[in-house]
Amino acid sequence: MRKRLSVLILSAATLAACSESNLPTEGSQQAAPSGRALLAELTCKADVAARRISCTPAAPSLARGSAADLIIGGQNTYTTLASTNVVTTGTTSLTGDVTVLNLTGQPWATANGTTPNANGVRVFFHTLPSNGVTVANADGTGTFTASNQPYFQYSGADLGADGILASGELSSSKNWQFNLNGATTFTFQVYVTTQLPDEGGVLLWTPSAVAQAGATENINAIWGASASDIWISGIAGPNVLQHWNGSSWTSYAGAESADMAALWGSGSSDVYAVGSTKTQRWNGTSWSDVTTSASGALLAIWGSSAADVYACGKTGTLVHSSGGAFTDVASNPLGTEDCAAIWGSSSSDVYIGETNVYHWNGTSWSTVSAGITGVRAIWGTSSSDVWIGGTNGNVVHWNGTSWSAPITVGNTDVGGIWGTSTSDVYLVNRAGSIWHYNGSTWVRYRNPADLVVIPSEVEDSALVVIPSEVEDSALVVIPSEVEGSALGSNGDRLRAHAALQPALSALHP
Ligand SMILES: [Ca+2]
Repeated sequence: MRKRLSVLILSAATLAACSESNLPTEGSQQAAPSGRALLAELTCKADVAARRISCTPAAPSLARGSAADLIIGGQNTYTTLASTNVVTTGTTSLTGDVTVLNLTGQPWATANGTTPNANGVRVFFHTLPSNGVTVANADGTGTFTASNQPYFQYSGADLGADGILASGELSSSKNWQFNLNGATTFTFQVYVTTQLPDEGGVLLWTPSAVAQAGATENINAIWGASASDIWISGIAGPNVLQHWNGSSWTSYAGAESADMAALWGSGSSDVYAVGSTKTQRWNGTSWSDVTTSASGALLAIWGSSAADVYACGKTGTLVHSSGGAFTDVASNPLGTEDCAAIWGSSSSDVYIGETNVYHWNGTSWSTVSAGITGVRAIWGTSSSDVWIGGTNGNVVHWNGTSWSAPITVGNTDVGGIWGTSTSDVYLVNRAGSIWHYNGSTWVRYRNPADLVVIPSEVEDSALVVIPSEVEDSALVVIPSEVEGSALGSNGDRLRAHAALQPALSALHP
């Protein structure tokens, strides 16, 4: 299934909607330049007398579940092309200054967030102007969806000193010139294409309105079984536990008297919440207390299955459940050290830590020389792909053989790490920043709180993030019903990728 993103071009004058949609046929999708994502498709109409160029999404929104191409977003979702100073010379020429605005969470014209792609952002003519009109000053022609398509290129200084169009950044304008050849109106279709660090990943983050837990919204943890079954936990109160069912949040006060610091489940009807004074379990219907020997506040929980669950926390607390009560781990290596994170790839490959990192190999615990202290988050995809994040943005990675030298991802404490694969990893920190690892480099996603424009009519923006200044993970990604976002839980992001990747492979055969 292809996925095309639609947007709108605003003219300086009034908007004139084009009712015609002109989707290319399946067979017309040909190679776009390698490593470039198609971000927008626009149908444009120029009215010479009115000195107006206006564009609308080229394709109408389709009902979800439609067998046809999935069109996501709406006006101004991923980009805005704006034209000003539209000038006509009789029926000889029409010119206008056009800018490109990046409304996505990712930087454009770069594969790694720092190195600019020389091709910048290209706006190419999928359908040439009608009525004999020609593009007079294209920057070049190329094969995008067909051969010999003229394009305007925004690159280098057009994108600022860095040659990259950052999230939220407006390009400088380029003067587009059309030879009218006597025409008084004409239409055309353009696409916006550029390189993204994570073409298969989240394009847009928008806040998700959870219930307020207090004067400030403290979200400590997130875990989900699916896109329509996600839990978050926070501070003590009537909203300490909240559930997303795919369309709305519901608060549960099952552990109202306690802050809940961490969540983990083996399935939708087996979810644990642990915190300052309580351990609770969701059985699919209600939350109830679970017996535990934990002497200190719990900060982290993880299990390899419903019958193998670890929780750890303050002053050396480490407990285990085989499906019932939590009891002390006899071989607890923590001493009196706090434990802020747990993750494992199996029952015989478990990491815990805070001051130090310890590893359980199924038989015994050992101290890990990972080169990091102040551990805040541990996550991986396998026994040979493990990330540990700590204070001050320090991050180390285990490749199965050795630990990498610490790198800095952001400059503040890591809050949480989660991903779907070795090349799709998200990190959030206590400043609310979101970072993404694409298999080779970490790139910061724009902080959603910084987004100036979040279209309200976005159809499936899904969403996402609750930056938290509190402990633990802070990433909340609520996938929309269809595709597009992420997640904090298992599987959902994979669905998002399944929807996106074929679209990209169609462009990058
Ligand atoms: Ca820039």
